[in-house]
Amino acid sequence: MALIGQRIRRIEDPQLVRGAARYVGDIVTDAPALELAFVRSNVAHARLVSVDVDAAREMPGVHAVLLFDDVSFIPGFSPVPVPAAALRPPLADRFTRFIGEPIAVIAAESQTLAVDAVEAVVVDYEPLDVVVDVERAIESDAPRLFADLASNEVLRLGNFDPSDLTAGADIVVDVWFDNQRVAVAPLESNNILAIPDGDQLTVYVSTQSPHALRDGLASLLGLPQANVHVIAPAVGGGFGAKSIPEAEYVIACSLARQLQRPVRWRQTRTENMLAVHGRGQRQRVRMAATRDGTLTAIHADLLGDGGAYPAVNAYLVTLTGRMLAGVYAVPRATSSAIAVATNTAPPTAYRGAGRPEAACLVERALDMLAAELELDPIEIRRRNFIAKDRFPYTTPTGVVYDTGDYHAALDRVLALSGYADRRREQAERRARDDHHLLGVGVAVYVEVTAGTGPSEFADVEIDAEGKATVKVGTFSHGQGHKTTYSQIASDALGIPFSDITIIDGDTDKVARGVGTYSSRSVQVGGTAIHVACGQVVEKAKLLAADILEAAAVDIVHDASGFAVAGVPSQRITWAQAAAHAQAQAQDDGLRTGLFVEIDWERPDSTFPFGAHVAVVEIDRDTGQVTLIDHTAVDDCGTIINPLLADGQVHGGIAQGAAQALLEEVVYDEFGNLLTSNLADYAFVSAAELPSFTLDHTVTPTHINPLGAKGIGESGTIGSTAAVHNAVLDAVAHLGVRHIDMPCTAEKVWRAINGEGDDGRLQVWRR
Ligand code: MCN
Repeated sequence: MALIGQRIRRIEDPQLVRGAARYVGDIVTDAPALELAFVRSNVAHARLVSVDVDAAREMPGVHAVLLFDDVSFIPGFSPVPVPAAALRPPLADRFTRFIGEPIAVIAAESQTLAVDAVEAVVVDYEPLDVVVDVERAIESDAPRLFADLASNEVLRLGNFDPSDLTAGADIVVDVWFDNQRVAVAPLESNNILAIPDGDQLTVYVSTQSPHALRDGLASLLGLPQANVHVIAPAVGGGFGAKSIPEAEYVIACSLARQLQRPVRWRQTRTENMLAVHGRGQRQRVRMAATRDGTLTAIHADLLGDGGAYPAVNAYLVTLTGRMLAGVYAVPRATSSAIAVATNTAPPTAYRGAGRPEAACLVERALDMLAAELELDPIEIRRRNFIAKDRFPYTTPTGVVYDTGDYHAALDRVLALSGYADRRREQAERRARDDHHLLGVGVAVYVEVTAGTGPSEFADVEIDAEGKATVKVGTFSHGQGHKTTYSQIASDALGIPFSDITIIDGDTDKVARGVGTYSSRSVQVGGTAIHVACGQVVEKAKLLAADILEAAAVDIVHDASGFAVAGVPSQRITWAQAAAHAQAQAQDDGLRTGLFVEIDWERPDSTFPFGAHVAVVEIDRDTGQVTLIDHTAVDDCGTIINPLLADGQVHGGIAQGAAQALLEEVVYDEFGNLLTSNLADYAFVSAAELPSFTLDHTVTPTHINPLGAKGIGESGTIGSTAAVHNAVLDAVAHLGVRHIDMPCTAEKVWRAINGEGDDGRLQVWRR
C-alpha cells in the first residue's frame, strides 16, 4: 500500500512527549561553559556618552566584557539592499536605536554572575528624539535614526503614482489598515552553545537552517566552513524567526574561540519578547470595481516597519506587493513599498511572512467594497475568481500561479461550515436584537511557497541489511519531516517505513543544505528525496541485472526486490544489491556502495490556496469576541500525510486567529515596549480557540513530480483575514465599517459605541 496520503502518526512524538528530546539548553559540556549576558539599551534612541565596564571587569567569575570596539564583524544581514549606514552593528556603536539593543556583553562562570556583572555596567545616555510610528517616521521633520541618510526610508520600490484608478470603475474604496506587529514567541527562545577545539568550533544552536547558519557564522568569523560544525538538536519552534546568524550567536562563537572555553547564550523570555517580532505594516489600499462588483484595479501603498535596522522586513513588504492580486482576475494590481526605520526592534519573518499581510489587505478591502455595493461577500468573490482553466496564470504583478481551483475550495468550505445556516441564525439574532452578535467571515487566499531557496540536497544510501539512510538539507523543527520523508522514501524504494532513517540538522553528517522556511521542505526537500530514491532504484536494477546476468531493461522492481520480468522466482533483495555494489567498488578512495546524492532544483514556486470561514460571537455589552467556529479548506496539491498537514493548519489557524483577535506588540511614544513578557502580551492559548473543522481540496502542481505544494503557513494566511472579517460582519449592521486588528474587547466596544476606527475610509462613486 502506498504510504503517501496515509495519516501516519509522527514518529518524532514519543520522545517529545516523554521529555526525552534534547534541546540546546540540555547539552552538557565536558569543560563547564561560560555564560553570556548582554547589557541592553533601556533608552529607545540615544547617543552613548560613555559605557563604564570597569567594575564589571573586576567582578569575580567574569572572563570577558566586550564593547563595540572589541568586536570586528559586521553581521548586517539583509536579503534586500539597504544602505550601509542602516546596517545593524553587533553591539551598539555610539548610538542606540531601540530598547533591548545590545551595548555590551559579559562572559562569566555562570549566568547569575554574568547578570550581576550586567548590573554593574554604567551607561550614560544622551537621549534623542524617538519615532515609533511608521507614518510619522516618513514625515520630513521626523526624528532621524541615521545621520548619514536623508530620511528614515531605507528602501523605496514600486509604483507610487498609479494612473487614474477610477478609469472603467464605478466605485473606489480607499482605506488604511494596520497589520500590527506581533511577537513570534516560540516555546524555546534563541539558544546557542559554542564549543571550541583549537581552530575547530562545534555549535549547538536553535535554528531552522543549520547549513546556512554554518556558512554565515564561518564567513563572519573569518573561518573556513570546514572549521565550523553546526548541530541543531530539538528546536522548540522557529516560525520563520530562526534562520539568520543573530549578532549574539557570532559573539558567542568568537568568544569561545578567543577564550578556548565553551560559551553559552540562553536568551531570556524578556529578551525574546524585546527582539523577536513579525509583521508590522501600514497599508493604504485602493480597490476599484464596476457596479456589479467586477474588480477593475487594486493599488496598495505599503509602509513596512523595519524597526531600527530594516532588513528582513524590508524584503517582506515587497512580497506583500507581489501577492496583491490574491485569487482574483483583477486586470490591474500595483503597489509601492517603503521600508521605514523606527526606534523599535527590527521585525523578522513570522509564519506567512508578507503573505498574510497581502491576504488580509485584499480580503478585508473586498468585504468593504461588497458592503458599499450591497453585494454578498460570497458573490463578489465568485464573480472575480481566476477561473480554473486559466492556469498557469500570470498576475498583473508578474507572479505566475501554477494551479488553482478557487471555486471548489470556497464551495467546500461553505458546505462544511454550514454557512447558509449561520447566516439564517445571524438574521434571527439581529431580528430579536440579541446581545450576542453573530459574525461570519470568509477569506479566500492564495500564497506562495518555496518562494526562496530554489534547490535542496538529498543523499539516499542502502546498507548491507537493505535498509535506507536518507540525509536531507532541510531541518525539521516541529513539522514532522522524519515521518513525512520516510513515507516518500518508502514508496519510492519499496523499503518498509520502519527501515528508513532520516538524518538532518547536522552539517557534518549532511553534506549540504538550505533549510526549512517558506513552506519549502516537502516540495523541494521531499522531491529531492523522491528523485534520489528513483535513481537508487535504477542503480539497483543495474546491479540486479549484473547478478542475474540479464539486461537491465528487463529488471522489474517491487516491494520484495528485483527480478527479471516474468521470472519472479529468482529475486535480488536490496541487501544483495547493496553488497554487490560494495563488491564492485574500486579502491580509488571514492565513496562506495549503493547510494545517490543529488541537489534537486525546483523550476518555480508553488501557490497553495484555500478558503476559510470563521464564526465569532460578540458580547454587545463588553465587546468581547469569541471565536466559536472555524472551518478551513486548504489545497496544497498532493498531501503526503493528511494528519500532519492538518496539524500544520491547526497551528497556523491558532496564530492567525491570535493576530486577528488578541496579539499585538505595543510600544509607547518613547519607544518603551509595553508587552515584554507573556503576562502583558496576549499570547493565545487553547482556551481561546474552538475545535477547528478541516478539509482539503487537492489540485496537484506540475512544478514537482510529487504534485505537492507547501502547507506550513496556509492556516495563518487564511485564518487571519477570515476571523477579522467575521468580527466586522458581526457589527456591520450597527454601522461599524472597520476595526484594526487585534479586535480586542475594548476596540470592539468602542466601535459599537460610536468611537470606531473606520480605517479612514473614503468612497469614490461615479
Ligand atoms: N505536508 C504534507 N503534504 C504537503 C505539504 C506538507 O503532508 N503537500 C505536511 C508534511 O507532514 C510536512 C509539513 O506538512 O512535514 C510541513 O511541510 P511544508 O509545508 O513543506 O513546510 P516546511 O516543512 O518547510 O515547514 C516550514 C513552515 C514554516 S515556513 C513555518 S513559519 C512554520 C511551519 O512550517 N513553523 C513551524 N510550521 C511549523 N510547525 C511547528 N511545529 N513549528 C514551527 O516553527
